[in-house]
Amino acid sequence: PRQARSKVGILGIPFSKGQPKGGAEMGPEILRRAGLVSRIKRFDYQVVDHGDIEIESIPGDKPDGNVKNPRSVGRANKKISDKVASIVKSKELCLNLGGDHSIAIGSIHGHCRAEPGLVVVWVDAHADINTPLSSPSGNMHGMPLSLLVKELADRFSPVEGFDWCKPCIHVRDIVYIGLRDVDEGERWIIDQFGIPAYSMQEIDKMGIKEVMHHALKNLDPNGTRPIHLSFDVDGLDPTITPSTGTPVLGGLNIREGQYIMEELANTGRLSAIDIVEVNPLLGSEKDNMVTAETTISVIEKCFGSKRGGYYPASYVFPSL
Ligand code: HAR
Ligand code: MN
Ligand code: MN
Ligand code: MN
Repeated sequence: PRQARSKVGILGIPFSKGQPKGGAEMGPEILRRAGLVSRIKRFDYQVVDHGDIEIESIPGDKPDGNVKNPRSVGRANKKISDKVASIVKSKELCLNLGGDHSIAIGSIHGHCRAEPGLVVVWVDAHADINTPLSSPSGNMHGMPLSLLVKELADRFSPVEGFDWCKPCIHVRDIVYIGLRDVDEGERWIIDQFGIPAYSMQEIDKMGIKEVMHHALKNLDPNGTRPIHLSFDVDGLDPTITPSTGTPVLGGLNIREGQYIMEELANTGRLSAIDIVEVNPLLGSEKDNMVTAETTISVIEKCFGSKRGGYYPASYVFPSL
């Protein structure tokens, strides 16, 4: 079986042009300030902080049909893809701090270049698989998966700024957890292609333990493929992650969030993680603290933090 990665590469992605609200570009800063890096250093990982990616602004970025800021989103994601590909190739578990969810275009694309057989676990209130034609908003953070899956390529024209981006996954390489705000076109895609989708209703019905068991089995019955986790903090309930752009009532509670991450860590197959949609401009000081603390307490479970306690491999028990 594949060896779990022993290094973590942290990449800040201060990008928010995939949606209209300012502030999502401050996600990396707020998570770093709340102590994310030192929290991860407590575990058996060597931590490499790659800093923040530099985002170029593209003036006069006119919509391409329905799609807003296409060239800005395209340019940023080309850069993200290159950087993520190089981090994953150097055998680090790549932790991407967004930014809005449009950054998953580049992060999954880059991850695919290093690990072509990957599968995607998408934890989110939203399905983010609208095509440029089905999107009700034109915001690219609601579309990342449609640009990455082969089966949808013939359903829309190439988007300005994305000539570099060829689809690299199949619809059946995706599993959803936490859905509760899905557009008509998105539901059609899920049904049409049989994407395994565990909405909040399935979580209520089955419990998170059964959901994770079936989700992982469904995605990769042999349990051998690398995992890309794309974690939108709005998948969690807005009472515990209030500082986010599109909160939806009735989300995952803290223990379901932690359990998802523990089970993913247990596979030993995580090779890249996105943490997206933290927006400190949409919450009070208190909201931002709650959001950052919740997010970090969930992320650290990906790195072996155990609720039942933990000691590093180097631990020596104090004796006489
Ligand atoms: N589905 C809606 C759209 O396409 C809203 C989805 C975007 N919200 C997110 N993404 N935070 O998960 O515009
Ligand atoms: Mn999302
Ligand atoms: Mn969302
Ligand atoms: Mn069962």
